[in-house]
Amino acid sequence: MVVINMTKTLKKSDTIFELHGQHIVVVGLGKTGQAAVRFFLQHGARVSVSESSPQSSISPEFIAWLRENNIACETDGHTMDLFTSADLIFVSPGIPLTIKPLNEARRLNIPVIGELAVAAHFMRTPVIAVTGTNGKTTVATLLGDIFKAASRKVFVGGNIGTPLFDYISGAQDADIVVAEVSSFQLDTGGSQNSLPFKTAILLNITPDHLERYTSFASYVDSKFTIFAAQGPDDYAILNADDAEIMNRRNLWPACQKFFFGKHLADLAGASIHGSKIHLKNSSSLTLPNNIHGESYDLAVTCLKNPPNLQNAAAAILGARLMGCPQQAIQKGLASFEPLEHRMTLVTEIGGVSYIDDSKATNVGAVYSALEALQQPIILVAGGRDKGGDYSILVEPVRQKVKHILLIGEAKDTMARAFLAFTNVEMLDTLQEAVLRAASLAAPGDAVLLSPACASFDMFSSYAERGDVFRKSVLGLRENPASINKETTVQ
Ligand code: UMA
Repeated sequence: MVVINMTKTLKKSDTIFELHGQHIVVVGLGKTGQAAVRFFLQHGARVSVSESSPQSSISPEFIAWLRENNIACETDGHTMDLFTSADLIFVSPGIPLTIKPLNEARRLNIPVIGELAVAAHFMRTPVIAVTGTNGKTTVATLLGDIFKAASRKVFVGGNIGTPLFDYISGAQDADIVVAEVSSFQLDTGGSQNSLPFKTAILLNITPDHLERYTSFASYVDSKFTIFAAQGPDDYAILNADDAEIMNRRNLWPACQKFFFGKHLADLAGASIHGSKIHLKNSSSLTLPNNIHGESYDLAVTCLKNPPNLQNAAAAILGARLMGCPQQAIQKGLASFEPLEHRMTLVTEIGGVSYIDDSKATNVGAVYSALEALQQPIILVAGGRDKGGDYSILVEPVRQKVKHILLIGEAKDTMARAFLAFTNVEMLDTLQEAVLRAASLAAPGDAVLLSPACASFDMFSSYAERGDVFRKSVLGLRENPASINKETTVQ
């Protein structure tokens, strides 16, 4: 097995973490980069920044602040000279690790690190971390709600949108940190010397981000590094129903492993039966905190359907292993509100359900969406291709999807994958696709936006894409006459 680790290995004792006086180049000035600059400055480093976009893309306030603090700022691209003059290079998660100046810096043995590697040295609060292709944000949010219900002070951050720097720069006064961790973040911080998570959850792995990784195996390797720094007192929580995970579950033998899923057999963890979740020991392993035999019923919560049942099982187990009382967990589950753009029912018009699943930016998420719906589907999909294998969707498409309406850069590729199995049409905009879907739908059908692609070819984010879908659908409700059941699109 080849573990992606494009960083120079850092030991916790490395003097590089005496940041004072070090020249640190921060690459990328998005949320993480800006928080990193502040953090390194606070620790006495000499900071320079490098950003590929023009200066006009950065807020004037931040540019002014950089000037006030004498921080050298290169924009419109990255130069080799700046990178090779650094003692340490900090990369934001979205920076491709193969760009030339980074390759050159690594050749010169200049460490290239990300947020988790920094957090390993500065985090003083126990961390429960969540990764997986899909469901990370749901589980991180749910864990946050559960800890709040237990009156624990909690910081929820990471890939969910708030950099961990925001926490380690401050008083660090939370009882627990919930970190949503992406594979991008693990690529520059998931090593044996990185942040040891007290509990690490791996929800699922299906192909995603294949525009960044050389193969699916490299992506899987990256995900598994979430366990790399754990020791014998730490917990790993893994999905027993995910073959990819089960095949590799013995890679990191150091920690205690517990499982969740429908097919637990003789594994210890959270077992799913219908809408109920039971905590159980195995014949050789006892769950800590005397939690064997506990049961949680999700029937009256918004988490009662897959894949949220799996997400809830992982969160219950994680919270319980971290010592959260059963009652607080029940309270957190009961009050959890579904997150936007994840199988969100926008409205019903003439017996047709319109569902916004814009967050489904990969093939695995669309597969789950199609599995979850029982009615005939008109699928709106497409966007920026991420190298996913659309053939995985052929079987559920054949069974349930009456029409596929495709938009965005990937539409030709996707059309080729589905033409033999259902009706396929290509449209120019999401608004046109919504109108066309409405004209094709019969009472009892679902119109599902579940793109299997990134949104960046047409929108600023999946959230904006979902908002446009919602607005178009609500426009139909206001003006049902705009739905022309006879419409044909060329
Ligand atoms: N940039 C360069 N050089 C390059 C490429 C980009 O300078 O070669 C610049 C861009 O012009 C931009 C900046 O880098 O100014 C963006 O950096 P970034 O992409 O790392 O974005 P951040 O704003 O720092 O957001 C990151 C995460 N983004 C990514 O991983 C792509 C956010 O996850 C995360 O919420 C945030 O840190 C806080 O932790 C987003 C995401 O899409 C939601 N994550 C992926 C996912 O969930 O699938 C992994």
